Amino acid sequence: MFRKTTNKLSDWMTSLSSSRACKILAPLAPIAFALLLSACSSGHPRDTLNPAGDGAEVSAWFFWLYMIIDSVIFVVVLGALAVAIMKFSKKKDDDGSLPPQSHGNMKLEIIWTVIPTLIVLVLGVITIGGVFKLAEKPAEEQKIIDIEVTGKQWWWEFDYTKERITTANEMHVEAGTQVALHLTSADVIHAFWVPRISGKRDATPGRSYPLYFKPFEAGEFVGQCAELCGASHARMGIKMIVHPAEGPDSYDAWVKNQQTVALAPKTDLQKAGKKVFETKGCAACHTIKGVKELATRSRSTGPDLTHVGARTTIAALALKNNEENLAKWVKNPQAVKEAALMTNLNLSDTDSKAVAAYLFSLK
Ligand code: HEC
Ligand SMILES: [Cu+2]
Repeated sequence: MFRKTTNKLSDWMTSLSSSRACKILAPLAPIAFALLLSACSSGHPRDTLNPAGDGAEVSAWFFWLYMIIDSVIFVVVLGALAVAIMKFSKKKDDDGSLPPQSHGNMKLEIIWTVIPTLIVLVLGVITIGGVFKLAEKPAEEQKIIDIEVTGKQWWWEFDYTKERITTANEMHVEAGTQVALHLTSADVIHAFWVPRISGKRDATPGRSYPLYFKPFEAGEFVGQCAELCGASHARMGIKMIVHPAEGPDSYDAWVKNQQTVALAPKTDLQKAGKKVFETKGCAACHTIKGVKELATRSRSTGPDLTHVGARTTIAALALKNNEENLAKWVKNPQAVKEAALMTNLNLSDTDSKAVAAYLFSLK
């Protein structure tokens, strides 16, 4: 039974693959597939072809430039191949003599050397122009948001040095304002990538690489570490929050709030949580401004928690930020994120819940 079916199947496939139409159409399958994929991608949060920043716009422009030119070449070459197959395949009345040979034809040789060289040269020059445009240092006389970015296993630290703000994983910027990132790493090589805003840039220990971009629409844009960096690389997300220039949700309002010291606990549970933070070893790795500040930072130092309650996610987007998830995280970080560099301090349920209530109140 099985044999019969497979025989039938293979017969069918042989007849299909030897049919003329199939021979000609098969090479077009990748194009159809690519078109299908690009149609699927609309509306996705990491869609490089739906730019919301100038860096991503340059990349998308190059994608389409290459896509169009290469598609034309593809169709021309395949068209010629199809014509050749149909016109020159062995006919019934073939007498076995060779068709005219073009080997050594100087004119043809020159044509098919010069045309590809020109195409590659032109594309090369345009591409180098794009590379320079992306690397261009922004003019000084405009508002620039400077952020020192440190990749750490497995989260991102953002220092706004002028504003004296330190935060983690969720980067806040302003629509229409130039941003200058200065990327480095505290351990291994990571790569910063928010696909709708700009291209990737490596974060390498001992070096500082710039990444310039200007987001042009307000909203939230997700990104991801784009360089395999260890066990929890996949859980090293980024969120870029682009604020409107004005209004209650403006970038300036965010900055003002971040510059304040931590709110005092109000409820008894929050007060108990603050005690947990101060007495159970958390302060060895975390700063809460107004409570305890680390004098130095090291590889295993954790995120600044002064305004952790104001974040929408924790642990580099591994969890949504709420009291329940905060308690889950502090109780057993490695259960959420493999090999996370935060020590499991074996907190009791009561202590975890209290510290979660306190941290979530730090807006
Ligand atoms: C050995 C240093 C260390 C100790 C001790 C430590 N943490 Fe952490 N903590 C970290 C690191 C590192 C991270 C980042 C982990 C990641 O996202 O991969 C972190 C992340 C966090 C986060 C998530 C913050 C964010 O914005 O994503 C919270 C909340 C937190 N720690 C609370 C605590 C509490 C409460 C304690 C004490 C019970 C504590 N930590 C003890 C190192 C530490
Ligand atoms: Cu990574």
